[in-house]
Parts: sequence; structure tokens; C-alpha cells
Amino acid sequence: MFHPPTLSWLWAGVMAMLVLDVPARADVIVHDLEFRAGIGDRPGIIFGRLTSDSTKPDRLIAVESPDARIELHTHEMRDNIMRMRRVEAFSLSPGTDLILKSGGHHLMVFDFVHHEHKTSLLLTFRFENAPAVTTEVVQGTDHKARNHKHR
Ligand SMILES: [Cu+2]
Repeated sequence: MFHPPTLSWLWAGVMAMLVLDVPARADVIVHDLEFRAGIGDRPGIIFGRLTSDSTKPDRLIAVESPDARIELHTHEMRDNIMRMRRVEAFSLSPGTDLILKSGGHHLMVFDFVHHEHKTSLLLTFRFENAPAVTTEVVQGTDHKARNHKHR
């Protein structure tokens, strides 16, 4: 005798399909961050490295901070002069780290208030696809800056 599948079995099947259909959201790892604060009211700069474990391209679309205003900048050659330019986003390619470095892509830090007690910056990296990453970077934590501080 034919037994139609019960509603609960149908639901179980539907749910299983839904679960299998949703691709795992790939994460971006933000590492090796360096924050060099500007002298006086000059803007600071942030370097680092972003690794995506996604198989699809993604984009870093914003970096937010409650402590400062952060812009995405790149360098480009124009009229034989290397200039900084603000951009809307940085591309993240599968299998290739996005490197923020001197002379290339970097983050520019505006309106950071220098404080005796406040030398760190809270950053939230926002992506087109990957979940946001919030992390903290301490001013001058890069080895060079640390080694060159004599006090
Ligand atoms: Cu810049």
C-alpha cells in the first residue's frame, strides 16, 4: 500500500535543500595591521593585509571607525608624478591577498584625536559579500615604529 510522505518528512527535505543551497559565507581575515598616526593634524596611515577564503571576487567597500574618518586611497602615476587618489573600493581576488602598503593601496586616517590614553583605533571593514570584520589597531605597533621609539 502506498503511503504518501508525511508533511514533516516533506519539510525535512525542503529544509535540507535550503541548507545545501546556501553557500557558506566566506570570511576575510584582516592581519598585519600597522597604524602610523600623522604628526600634528596631518592624516595617519594604515597598512596591512586582507585574505579572503572565498572562491569569488569581493570588494572592500568601506572602513569605519568611531575614532576617526577612514578613506580608501591608492597611488597612481599621472604626468610622471605619483599621486594619491581616493577610491570607492578595493578589489579582493580569490587566492590573492589585498596588501595595504606604502606606495600602493592604503587607508588614510583623518580627524584622529591624539590622546595620552587613546592610542588605538577601532576599525570595521565592510565588504560587498563577506561579513564585516571589526578589529583594533594600536598606534605604532609595527616593528619598525616600535624599534625606533627611544623612550
Ligand atoms: Cu593616502
